[in-house]
This record gives sequence, structure tokens and C-alpha cells, in this order.
Amino acid sequence: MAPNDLICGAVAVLGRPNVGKSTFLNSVLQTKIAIVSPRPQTTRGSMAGIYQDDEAQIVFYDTPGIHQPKNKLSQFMLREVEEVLGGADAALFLIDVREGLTEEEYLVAEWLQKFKKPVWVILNKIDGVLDDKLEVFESQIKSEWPNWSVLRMAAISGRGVPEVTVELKKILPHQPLLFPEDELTNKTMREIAAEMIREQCFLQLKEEIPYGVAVLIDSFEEKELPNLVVIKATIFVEKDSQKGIMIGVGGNQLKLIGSAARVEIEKLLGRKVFLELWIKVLKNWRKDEDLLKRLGYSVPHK
Ligand SMILES: Nc1nc2c(ncn2[C@@H]2O[C@H](COP(=O)(O)OP(=O)(O)OP(=O)(O)O)[C@@H](O)[C@H]2O)c(=O)[nH]1
Ligand SMILES: [Mg+2]
Repeated sequence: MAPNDLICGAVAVLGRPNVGKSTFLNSVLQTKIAIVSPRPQTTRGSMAGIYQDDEAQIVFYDTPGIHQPKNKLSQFMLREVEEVLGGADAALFLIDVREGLTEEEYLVAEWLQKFKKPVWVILNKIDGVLDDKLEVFESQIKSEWPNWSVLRMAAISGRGVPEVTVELKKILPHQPLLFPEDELTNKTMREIAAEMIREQCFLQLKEEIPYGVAVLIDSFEEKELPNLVVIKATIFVEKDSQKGIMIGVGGNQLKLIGSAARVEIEKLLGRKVFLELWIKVLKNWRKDEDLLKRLGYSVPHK
């Protein structure tokens, strides 16, 4: 160990869809970089959030929710989880205490049984249950998975979040930094901007439509005078009928998506943003390997 080495390691954040993995990532970084919505399967790719303090650099990897795959996009998502787990020093297994243990928790546990490194089961959303119920649930978890430690958290308010880093620091190694000191994530601002547009589709569109949405940034130009970032992006949908819904009467729906996404991107960049959106139909892209690849979701052949 060199004298200047910090506590350093990669930590996989795992769980079924919608348990609060991305909310945790944003909370531990105190910066919103990961998209969040009340609907399952919001996150599609992994994303590093690099937590740093005087003692440690902990690289948390947000991952897509583990689920039974049903199309090629699902396969891509699960492949992302597999890759993160392959490179992690520890894992956080998030559970929504309001929902308790579902079949999908046992699916996640199966993945983690093969992972021979430390695991913390994180009981998330404790703001949503009474203490008595939480006690019972915690004992159930401890008897189900006796080798794993348990922590309680409400990622939405930040309660219990610092305790996670305290625990991790006890087991992660001292080693040279994994990322440069001032880096926040392994994603580019361009990629995060695309995600923030997709997030608004999840928040504002109903039923199946957001699941068939993909976003690509066509151009991302930083201008000095006026001080502004000009972003042009295309939103892809799967059917002609969805294009009409997405645009809305008089273009209203698209305007709402655009202005809400612009506000989020401005917060992240700390600069004014001009956002221009286009919509295109790419029929059944979730089932087509070439189209998936074009949209950034390529599934490598094993
Ligand atoms: N009440 C409560 N809600 C929470 C908490 N943490 C997350 N949520 C909510 O749970 C929903 C899902 O949160 P996400 O962070 O998107 O969940 P995820 O695990 O990343 O979901 P996927 O990306 O779909 O796998 C959102 O509506 C969050 O606001 C919490 O501690 N308490
Ligand atoms: Mg997520």
C-alpha cells in the first residue's frame, strides 16, 4: 500500500426494478445523475456514481432492475448487471420494505449467491412502514440470508445513506484511485442528457409508451456567447400511433417533455440549455438487434 492510497472500491447496487437503486445513487452523491421514476425498469444501463471524501473513493454502480427477460432489451439490461457484478468488490441488495420479499428478490439472491464477496441487504423505503413491521421483516431477512449484513434506509430523504459508506469503508481495500479525483461518473454529460429526456417520457407518458422510447443526442454544442448549451435530440418510439401521442395536441406534450427535461439538464450542467427535440418511429426496435445497437443497447454475443 502506497502512503497516499485511499480506501477504494467498486460497489454494485442491485435489486429488482423500482426498489430505489437510482434514488440511492443520487442520494449518496448528493447530485442527480441517475434517472428515477415510479415505474419499474426505468434504468436500462449501468452507471458509475463516484463518491469521494478524505478517506475514500467508492464507485457505486447503479444497475437495471433484475427481472425475467422478455426481449432483447431485457437481455442487454441483465448483461449490464452481470458486468457490474463481475467487477465489484461488494454489493448492495436493495429491497422495498413496503412490498416485502417477492419472487424477484429470490432471483436477485440467486445472482448474489454466486458472488463470493460481501453483501449488504438494504431495507429501503423505511419511511413507508411502521417500526413493528420493519422488525419482523428484518428478522425474516436475517434468517433467509444469514451471511449478509442488513441496513435500513430511506434513499428518498437520505436517511441511512451515510451509514452505507461507513460500513463499506470497513471492508474495501486501500489502493490507488479507480477514477480521477474530481470525476462524478463514467457517463458523459451527453449520455446523461439523453437519459433525462427519457426520464420525462417515463414521468409524463402513460402505459407502455415509455418502454418503447429511446433517445439519442444528435448534437451537443457548448456556446460562449451567449453562454448556453444547445442540444438537439431525437426521441424514438416503436409505433406511428405513439408518435402522435408523444407530440400531443398542438405539440403540447412534446413541449412539456422538452421543458421539464431542459430544467433537469440545466441543473446538472449549471448552465442555460436550449433543447430541440425530434420524434421518429423505429418499428419494434426492442426486438431487433441491429436497431438496439444503433440506440446504444448492444448485446454482445457470448
Ligand atoms: N417512499 C420512498 N420512495 C422511494 C424511496 N427510494 C426511492 N423511492 C421511490 O421509488 C420509485 C423508484 O425509484 P428508482 O430509484 O427509480 O428505483 P430503481 O430501483 O432505480 O428502479 P429501476 O431503475 O426501474 O430498476 C421512485 O418513485 C422513487 O421516488 C424511499 O426511500 N422512500
Ligand atoms: Mg433505476
